Amino acid sequence: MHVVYPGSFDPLHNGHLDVIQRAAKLFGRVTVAVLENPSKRGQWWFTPEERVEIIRSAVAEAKLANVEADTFSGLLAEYMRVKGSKVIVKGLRAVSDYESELQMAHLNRQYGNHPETLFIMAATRWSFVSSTMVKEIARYGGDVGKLVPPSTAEALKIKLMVLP
Ligand code: COD
Repeated sequence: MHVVYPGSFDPLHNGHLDVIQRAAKLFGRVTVAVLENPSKRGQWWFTPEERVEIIRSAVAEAKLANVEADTFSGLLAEYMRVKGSKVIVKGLRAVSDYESELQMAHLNRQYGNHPETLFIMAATRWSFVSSTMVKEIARYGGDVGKLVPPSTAEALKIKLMVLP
């Protein structure tokens, strides 16, 4: 079965990678789909192409042959229709994620090819990690090496040199 794991991935962290690894064991093909739509929460740090590159490097390092990375814009359900996949995979960290994820799952099912959403519970080890926190820690000089794969750590180092 072909499933799609969508997200902002700005940038990929170990919680995301854990979901990717677990999905790759359960399903025949996993597409990690990076959102291109403008961010509501301000500027992205990484361009969609940079985010895809980070994911591809991490996936190659983890030797996940059935995982690919792509970008999408517009509605996720429409992207699902075009890709011919009926299953969205999401990660759930805490009860706080549930409300918005429930709303998105119901709405996605009204559009495109009416995709179902399957949730993978975050590993307790990574359940507190978010891209926003990773960027904040990196911004203030903290070591993010424990929270992200090497491709993200390297990309953050380069990005911090050019950020105002
Ligand atoms: N452990 C496990 N899972 C995690 C962790 C963690 N530590 N952190 C995040 N996750 C999960 C998230 O729950 C999510 O499932 C996925 O990983 C990606 O997370 P983010 O933060 O990179 O991405 P989001 O949540 O901002 O992505 C939102 C979407 C891009 C999926 C959503 O905005 C979308 O589908 N947009 C397209 C437009 C659209 O169709 N809108 C209508 C939807 S109803």
